[in-house]
Amino acid sequence: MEHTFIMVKPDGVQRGLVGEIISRFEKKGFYLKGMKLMKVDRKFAEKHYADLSAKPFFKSLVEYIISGPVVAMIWAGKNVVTTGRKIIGATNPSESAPGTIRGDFAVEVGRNVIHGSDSVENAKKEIALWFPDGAVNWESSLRPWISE
Ligand code: RTP
Repeated sequence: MEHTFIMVKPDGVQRGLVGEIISRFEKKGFYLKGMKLMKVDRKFAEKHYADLSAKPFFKSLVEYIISGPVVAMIWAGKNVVTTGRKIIGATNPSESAPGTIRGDFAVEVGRNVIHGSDSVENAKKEIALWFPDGAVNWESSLRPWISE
């Protein structure tokens, strides 16, 4: 089963959107396979966003991510990386469609509530960084309500 890394950013936690976000992924039919509330330090945030280190917004992005606790999660399911990005919506909330998380709950690109891995390869890297012990495997207890 495909896995992705999803993070509710500090604004999402402070605005009380954690339950709403979890609910959207659950109702879609994805499986929660890891979750923790944590406050990361600068070095960790810089590592997570290393690919963006040359961007002009890198410093403010890191400040944002370390400004408060985040909820780090692993979600699993068919095409969860691509579909997860669709549930989240476009990076800039001005362009995110209504019905997406960012389309419904955000107005600023620098306060866009949630992160989701943009490829299967990056999902693997991000899960390894945030969850060194890996996912919680509970497939054996699943019944075939959603997947064949
Ligand atoms: P994320 O990694 O958080 O899921 O976001 P993304 O793939 O949709 O967007 P990406 O280009 O990777 O940017 C990462 C995060 O940086 C902030 N950002 N600020 N001020 C700006 O122009 C700007 N552009 C991006 C956003 O918080 C974005 O989610």
